[in-house]
Amino acid sequence: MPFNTALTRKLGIRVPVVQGGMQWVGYAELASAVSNAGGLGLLTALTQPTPEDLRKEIRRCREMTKYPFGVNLTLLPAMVPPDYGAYAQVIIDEGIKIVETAGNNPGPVIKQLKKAGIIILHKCTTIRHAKSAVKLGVDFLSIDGFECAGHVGEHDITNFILLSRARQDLGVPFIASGGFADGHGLAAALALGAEGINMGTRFMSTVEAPIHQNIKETIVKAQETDTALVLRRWKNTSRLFANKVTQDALKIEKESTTGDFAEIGPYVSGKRGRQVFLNGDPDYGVWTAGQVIGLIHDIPTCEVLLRRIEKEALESMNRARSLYSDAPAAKL
Ligand code: FMN
Repeated sequence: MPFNTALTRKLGIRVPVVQGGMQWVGYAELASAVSNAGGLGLLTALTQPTPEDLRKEIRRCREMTKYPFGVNLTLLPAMVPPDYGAYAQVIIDEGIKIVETAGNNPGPVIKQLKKAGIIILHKCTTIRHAKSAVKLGVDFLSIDGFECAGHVGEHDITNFILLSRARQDLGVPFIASGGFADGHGLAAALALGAEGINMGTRFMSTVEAPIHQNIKETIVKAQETDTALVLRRWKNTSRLFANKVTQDALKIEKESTTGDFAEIGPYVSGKRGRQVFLNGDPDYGVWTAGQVIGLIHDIPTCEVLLRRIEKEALESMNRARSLYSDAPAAKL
């Protein structure tokens, strides 16, 4: 029997696994592969320089899969913010049915998308922000624990606590994000009350992820201790792969007497980070990875990965059941 959760039912997917938005990774190649494999693939809107480029990418993705896929729209603080309203309008005009929102002040964009009947998965790292999103009418929360890649928030609460808080308090279905790579994790998330999982780092190390092979192999070799938290001093904490540039940035953050962001800015520049994925040099700039990097040991296709996750989750759930009663095990 296939999975039957609020997420699989509402999104029309087979496996309750979402591929989270990933800057410079979330292109049509990956999103379509995840959707073709039975999960939900997401294009990352801001990897496209303009809303019109996003329109082209959505059309390209549609040619690569007949299954549902969505778009991630990340609202980041910026001196000159992108025209989020225009990106959202393209998403609506192109008939996208599912959007992952993340970041600051999502109210206006969520309102715009909800008005068009779009299903919203809102990703956040605190229960307080999750409750605000519930008031905005989101359909699912994506609860991003401290283990996660990227913006971890400032409270350092891991998923063991966050997911149970979500179950106790939210009253809206949620998925678990941060620290997931396999079906055992999926079973654990379901046990804690989630309707599925969201994965970022694990999908970077797949055949279809459009990043350099060296970076995928760097992920396979890495340990769970190979990430570091940067920018806490500016309350914008990010979990990054702990390469040389990240270590240098951290040193400046700790030792700077002025606390002037300009000192660290060049080290954490997204431009150099993007080059890492293109030129394959893991030390060329900073890039994001979660603690789950220690659980990733191969580079499968998305199809192989999701089939394996399904099988492992079932094994895990059957094991849990066998520990309590002699009820017959479920089969794939
Ligand atoms: N999340 C966003 O909402 N917007 C982004 O632009 C974004 N970029 C990311 C880039 C990379 C390379 C990675 C690994 C993650 C990024 N994330 C972004 C976070 C993921 O969507 C997801 O929440 C996170 O990876 C979950 O943690 P995990 O890596 O342990 O699975």
